[in-house]
Amino acid sequence: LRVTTFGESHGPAIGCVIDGCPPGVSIAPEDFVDDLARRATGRTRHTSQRHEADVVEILSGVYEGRTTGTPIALVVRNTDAKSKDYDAISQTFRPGHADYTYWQKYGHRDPRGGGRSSARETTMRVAAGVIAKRWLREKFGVRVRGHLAQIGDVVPRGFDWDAVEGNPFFWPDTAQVAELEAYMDALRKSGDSVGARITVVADGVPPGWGEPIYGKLDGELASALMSINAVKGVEIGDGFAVVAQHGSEHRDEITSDGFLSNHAGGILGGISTGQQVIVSAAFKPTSSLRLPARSLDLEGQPVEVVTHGRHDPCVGVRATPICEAMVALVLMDQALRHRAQCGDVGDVSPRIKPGKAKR
Ligand code: EPS
Repeated sequence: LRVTTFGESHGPAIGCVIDGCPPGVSIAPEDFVDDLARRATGRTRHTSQRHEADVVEILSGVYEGRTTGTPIALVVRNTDAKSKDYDAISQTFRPGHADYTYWQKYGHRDPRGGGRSSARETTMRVAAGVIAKRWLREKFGVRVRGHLAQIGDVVPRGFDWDAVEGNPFFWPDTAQVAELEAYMDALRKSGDSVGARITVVADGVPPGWGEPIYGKLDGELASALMSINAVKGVEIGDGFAVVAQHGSEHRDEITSDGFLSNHAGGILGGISTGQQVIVSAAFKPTSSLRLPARSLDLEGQPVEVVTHGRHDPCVGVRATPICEAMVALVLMDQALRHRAQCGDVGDVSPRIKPGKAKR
């Protein structure tokens, strides 16, 4: 399965091509609505106030409501771009932004906002992920869902999946939502931004998906999540906490009732164990701030950079569906690869039960 996106935040449209999807998956334009709305800007006061319709048009690869097996092209027209927001900074480099590295790589500035470095690019990842989620659910009963797991120094006190879709943060503890609203309001007023952690959990992944060395399931997940703009870290299972663990604590013991724990995040040796696949991504704080910062202009002269316009104080607030989409796309790819190489081989005894769900 190959997915690529195209388009700029301030161009006429954004889109993606999904190549390698099997035929027969039922898909219609309305199937994209929910997940695109979960990711979209302008739906609550806690995100950028750009108001995009985010309507998906299917250009190819679907006939009479089912995928044909040929490349699927999806497009979303941009309806609320405001290039003028970027006039003031088009001759400078925002500290912490890709402005500088794009300049060094390509030798020109796109003055219409971030272009490819904009969070807008993630729209089409979510659209592609809708197809992967559906295929995984229908073929294997795999369910991919995520939640916000930390924002600044705030962490969930309780955990309930049912809470996640009931608030604008994808937060798993309803009792903390008022606190988060106040936190975000204060942050927005301050003009600053903050980072966030997203955790994605895939239930129902059978054992055997992933490759042992090159194309490890955890390696592919890390690469896919790290390819999202603003992601600076990825953890599988306990992630960096393993540094302080002992082997006797970290190993997930096996009983006839199943695994007793899931420190590994459902992946051993690059291959799924049949437990929940658990992965987290760290999003950096947004770099487009109205707080002044020192930088240089294109002539190398010192300048003070101030960014106005419609920016997210925490891009992680709407990143949950993006991370879910990338995890779903990787799992679909690995499922197809596993089927291509192994068919039914490998489905052997004993089959260890997943054990108690961690989340
Ligand atoms: C973004 C800046 C803003 C956001 C945008 C991401 O864009 P603009 O300045 O054009 O309003 O609104 O996010 C989206 C448009 C989107 O759909 O995610 C940035 O700098 O990353």
